[in-house]
Amino acid sequence: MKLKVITSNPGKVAEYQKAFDELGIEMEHYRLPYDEVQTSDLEEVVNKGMDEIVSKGVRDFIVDDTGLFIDALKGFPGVWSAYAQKTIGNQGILKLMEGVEDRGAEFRCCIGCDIDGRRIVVTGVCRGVITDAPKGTDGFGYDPIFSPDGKLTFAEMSVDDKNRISHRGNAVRLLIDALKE
Ligand code: ITT
Repeated sequence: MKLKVITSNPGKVAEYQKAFDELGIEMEHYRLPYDEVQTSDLEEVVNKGMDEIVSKGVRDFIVDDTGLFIDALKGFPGVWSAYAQKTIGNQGILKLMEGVEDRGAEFRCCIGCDIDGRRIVVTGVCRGVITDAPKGTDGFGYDPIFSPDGKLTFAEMSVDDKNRISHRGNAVRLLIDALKE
């Protein structure tokens, strides 16, 4: 079977493809802009987006809304992660974190899956720290400045290694459990 991954981000599609390989589910990168409502709740963004996509007649798909929540910045950039990445970027985040001792942060990934007429919405989390400088060239977005264990950043890991511990990997595991029910 095939699932459409509705996103502008090819990095997400690569991670989903690896994660679903073992189930024999093929991912298709599908570009369909949808309204991402401005709210503090990732699940609300996903549910509203899914309503819009279904109303356009598209079925059997995944949407993914992810944010990086930094403890010392009271959760910023959080639901504004896409905007912050486009504007201040990783260097801007590191600047905000200059001299800050508490480096704790977490990624939250909310996946909405429409499959065989069912809707499943799950959220996966990964805690870690913001590094002092960018490291690594793999991955995308905030990967070079986020380390799950204070050693390697996500940008220094293979897709398989990132999936094993990441917010998206954890969300996919919850999704697969729900699919088996
Ligand atoms: P779509 O909304 O089209 O899916 P996007 O990249 O804008 O693509 P998000 O809104 O979910 O996706 O992501 C918010 C920001 O967080 C954006 O800048 C992403 O690059 C970044 N991001 C998402 N997942 C990430 C991950 O696993 N590692 C690092 N950065 C990530």
